[in-house]
Amino acid sequence: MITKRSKQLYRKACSVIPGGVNSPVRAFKAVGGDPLFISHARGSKIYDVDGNAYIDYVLSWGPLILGHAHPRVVKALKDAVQKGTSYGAPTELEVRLARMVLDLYPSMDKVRMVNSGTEATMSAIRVARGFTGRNKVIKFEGCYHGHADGLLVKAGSGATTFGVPDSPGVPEDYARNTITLPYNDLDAVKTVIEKNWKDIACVILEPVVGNIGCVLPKKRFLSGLRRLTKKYGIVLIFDEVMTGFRVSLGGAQAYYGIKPDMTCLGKVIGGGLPVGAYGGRAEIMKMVAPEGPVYQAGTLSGNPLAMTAGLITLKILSRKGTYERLLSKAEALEEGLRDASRRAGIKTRFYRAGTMFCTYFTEKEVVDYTTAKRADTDRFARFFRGLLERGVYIAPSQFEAGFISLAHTDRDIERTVGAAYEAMRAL
Ligand code: KE4
Repeated sequence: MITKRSKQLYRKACSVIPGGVNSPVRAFKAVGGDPLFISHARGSKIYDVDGNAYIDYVLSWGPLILGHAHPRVVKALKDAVQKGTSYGAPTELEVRLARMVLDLYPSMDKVRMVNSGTEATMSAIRVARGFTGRNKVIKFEGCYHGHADGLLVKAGSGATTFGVPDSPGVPEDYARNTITLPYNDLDAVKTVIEKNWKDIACVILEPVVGNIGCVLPKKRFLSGLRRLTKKYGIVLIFDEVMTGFRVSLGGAQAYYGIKPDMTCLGKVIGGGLPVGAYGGRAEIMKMVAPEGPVYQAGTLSGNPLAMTAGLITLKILSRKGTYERLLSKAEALEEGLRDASRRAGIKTRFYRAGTMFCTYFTEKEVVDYTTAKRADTDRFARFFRGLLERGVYIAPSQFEAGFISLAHTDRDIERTVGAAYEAMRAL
């Protein structure tokens, strides 16, 4: 396929933007070649600047659950923009979206809108520290919670009681407050909490890990975390920026029946515009300024356009029968991809949680960061290219989740499965 215009634009972009992109994973580094520049998108398709069309399973990394440029979202935004774009003052729209979110996430009594998932998790951790008066944070290897300093921390050596920076620019003493443990390893959590609970403010995790592909919680992992954190007065934060509205309408917490103390949301909640949110139990959220002493703010938080896109998206998504339709598409895709792998004779492991999924190029079970990293990334890169040449666009990394939308048709799924079979056979 011709990608001449993308290549020209990429060269230009590299002269004015670091790495030519505004977010690293978009640069195709993990799969080789230059990134495609997109000119527009509609429904389940995206179109690059050279006129190539692709069935899109990235959906802007999750948000476009209705598909691109949904007519009702476009119309609602057109009407909203006539009234201005942001006032820096309260509006009825943000009250309505907050109410809708609390109805779908009953573990939250109050919710604060911000502009990204990073802001949501960064703020939730500050509130948990303010609420408990403790400093340490437990996170899990492979879980990504945005790029706030204290979260760019990998497992320290030895007993993992102290993290080490995962990026230059993160001071050692920030990292020291973050304890990174293996996901799905409840014993490791128990040992560290029993030893350090007096210093631990919160445990934060992706209840299904979308940032190493799609890794499911082992039986009793989430309930074990809930029991341990409750026992020691530690705030349990579910980072549902990706799993929210994706694992189920009520997120992973509804699907697995676990009530966290705080929840972070993003992506789908903004329907494609910049929205993040964090919320939790009343006694915790009353710590948040101006009601309480923990400061957090944002110029464009809750702006009318983003609230409009979020409201109409959740309204359509909540309509009776819609989620079932979405899930049946995801099931059909899973069945087809598993079958394609069998027929092509390529050993893969496929995992799905609601409408997010991942095909790992490995024969062994994937349960955490270490086992995910065993996947054959070269083989994935060739698979990625093979799909692209056949008009299917998946995330340009083995360690990212795929997403489906209401706009994906049976024909799209059929074509995707056919392309996957051909691309796997070519491996
Ligand atoms: P943002 O700041 O990118 O809106 O959200 C950060 C974030 C927080 N928590 C979870 C579970 C997330 O998945 C994310 C962001 N996800 C990545 C995709 N793996 C966004 C894509 C990107 O970084 O460009």
